[in-house]
Amino acid sequence: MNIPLLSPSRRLRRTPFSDGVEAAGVKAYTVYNHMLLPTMFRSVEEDYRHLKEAVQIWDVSCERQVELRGPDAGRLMQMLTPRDLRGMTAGQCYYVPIVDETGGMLNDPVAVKLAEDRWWISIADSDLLYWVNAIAHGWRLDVLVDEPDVSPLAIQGPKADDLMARVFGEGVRDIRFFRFDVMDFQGRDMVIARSGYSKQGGFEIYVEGGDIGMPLWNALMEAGRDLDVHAGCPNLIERVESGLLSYGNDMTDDNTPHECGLGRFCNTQSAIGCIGRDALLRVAKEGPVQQIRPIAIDGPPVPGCDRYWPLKANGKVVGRISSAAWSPDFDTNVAIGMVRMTHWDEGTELEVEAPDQARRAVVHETFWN
Ligand code: THG
Repeated sequence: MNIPLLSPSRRLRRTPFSDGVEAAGVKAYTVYNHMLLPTMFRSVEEDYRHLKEAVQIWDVSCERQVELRGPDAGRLMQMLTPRDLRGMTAGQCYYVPIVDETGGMLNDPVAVKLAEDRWWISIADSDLLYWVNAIAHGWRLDVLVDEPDVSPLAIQGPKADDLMARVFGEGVRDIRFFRFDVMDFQGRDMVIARSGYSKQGGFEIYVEGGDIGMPLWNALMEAGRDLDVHAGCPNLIERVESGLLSYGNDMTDDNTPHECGLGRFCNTQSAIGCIGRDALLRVAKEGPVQQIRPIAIDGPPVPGCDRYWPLKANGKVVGRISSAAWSPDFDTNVAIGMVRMTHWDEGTELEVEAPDQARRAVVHETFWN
């Protein structure tokens, strides 16, 4: 089949690591926050196997930061999310749904609390900067909002601790899940968090200043030679197995956090000031009428899911698949679907209209990890 190219242009932003990514043989890119995001190096299945066995360096620069700086930074942050931030201290990261006034999801970023008056919102693929800036101005808040020159580099896989210790020292091993520490690389401060878009463990380095990008990339590659370090990227198979949601694919502003299974990250009662609070208090009381579910799909490996695949029961549409992949480890197709409450119980058998053929699908209780 003919694979079209992505035409380079100034609008499609390169990253501080793009030269390294291309030298490592990137085979496919997607566009995320108007920036290049690698999606495949050797093959999606080879990348998957290697991610689960070794360690990879991921250029996730496209996880752009919205920085809040000033006396009202904390107040603004709480206006954006129904997650109660009062217990959050500097040095912590929180996965936070961001909602509009109707309770619709605008983004599902990681919030990084650098100090009481300084935050990074590490965003998924939507132009959140406009929303945040508009609220800051509309409410006349004393806060600066901008996108700084910060590019996350993720180190993921079971050998991530060993690799990171070689470059940053043994102290990195002590960083706890969703916490960060500031460590030195060639005289530069780097925020290093134990987090990342896989369930294989690892870190994210928030690289400040594009100029230090390639020196860091090269140092990690050299230090990890005997660990079989390789360039990698968020892996479709691993993320669907793990149930990590993809904004714009698995949910949009048409969905509430509760529909997305993110109710555990909402404390709508106590999130005083949250812009979608009233709307969410209503939907939280009623409960969602559809929700994201893990779905197993029978048959041979599914093609790529670049549109919703209808989920049917007795010929009637009761949901849709938004992400799917063949899982070598679980010997089935794994998928993320949105399913109506009448059909979301574990074990419910459905029919999915995949583009190649209709297949049997089964609703699962938990994801595959
Ligand atoms: N790291 C950083 N920025 C990001 C992502 C990231 N921005 C874009 C995108 N990923 C945002 N989406 C997610 C989705 C899931 C998680 C993080 C960001 C995640 N979830 C875990 C889970 O659901 O099990 C842990 C959540 C928790 O326990 O707090 O990690 O990956 N910097």
